[in-house]
Amino acid sequence: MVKTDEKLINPNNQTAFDLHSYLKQRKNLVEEALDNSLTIKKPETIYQAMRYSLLAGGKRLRPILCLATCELTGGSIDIAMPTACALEMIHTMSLIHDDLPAMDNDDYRRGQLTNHKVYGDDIAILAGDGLLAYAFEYVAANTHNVPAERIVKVIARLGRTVGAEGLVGGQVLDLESEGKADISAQTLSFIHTHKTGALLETSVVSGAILAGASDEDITKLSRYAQNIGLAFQIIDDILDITATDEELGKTAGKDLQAQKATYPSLWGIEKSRIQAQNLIDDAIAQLTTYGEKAEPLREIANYIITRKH
Ligand code: GRG
Repeated sequence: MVKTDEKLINPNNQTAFDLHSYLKQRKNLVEEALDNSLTIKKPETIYQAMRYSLLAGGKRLRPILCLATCELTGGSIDIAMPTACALEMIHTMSLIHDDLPAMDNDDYRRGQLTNHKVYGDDIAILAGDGLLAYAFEYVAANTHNVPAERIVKVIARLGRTVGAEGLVGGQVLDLESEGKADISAQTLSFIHTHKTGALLETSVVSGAILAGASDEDITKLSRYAQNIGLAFQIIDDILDITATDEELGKTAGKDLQAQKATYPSLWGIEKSRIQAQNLIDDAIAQLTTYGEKAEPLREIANYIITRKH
């Protein structure tokens, strides 16, 4: 049973909610669970390659969101942790494949060399495939004390999020749009709701599904997630222009170099920031009925717009 510090998650205690401590504590829990989720077996190379990227840090935003909504809607960290780990496995595999020469061709990710730069393209592809398959196995085999139909719902949702209706579809349109100067706001929105938004939404919603949340809760949390997902991408586009390689842990300025349509290229930086703020305001408005219990989700939404990496 995972023990959490009540003060971090219950702002009714005298101590004000401290997002920094909350994220640090949750990140530590997730790191430990991820480390335990994947041990090295034979053939060692593939396990090493999978662990190289899975344990390379990152904000762990998707698992943290999943744990937070599960708790918000009456569940526990324990029942959501296998799904939280699976979300990070899926996210990590998408980064490995995104960085390949056939896609974005990046040398650095999360402050270290990309998977294919260390293990070669062939092993990097397989490490991504291995993580993707393992994510589904991990949820199915390790989620306990949750009715089977909720687990099946989560697994189905993960599948939809990964495939052509989610990450894969968004990535394809992104590749097809490269170098085209006349991308519409609708196309850009399709790319990002699929490439980035879908997995963030599934992270939020899967925690609630595992906890047995009502349809009404799921509708509100989905809208919260869609808003933070789009705001996250707008800020990502802005950071690609304004942040340094060191701050990002990857090469900055790649969008401009690849002549990618981005929100700042469509609207300019200032309007993009305003749009992101409007989305965050709408996301936070979805949480009104939960009162102070939703403080983690509220503060995560605010963090998304102020983040520097
Ligand atoms: C899923 C089968 C399958 C294939 C992958 C390559 C691909 C298809 C999709 C690309 C998905 C992608 C890389 C989207 C970008 C998402 C994004 C904004 C990543 C950065 O997320 P952060 O900032 O990163 O949360 P950290 O490192 O903190 O986890």
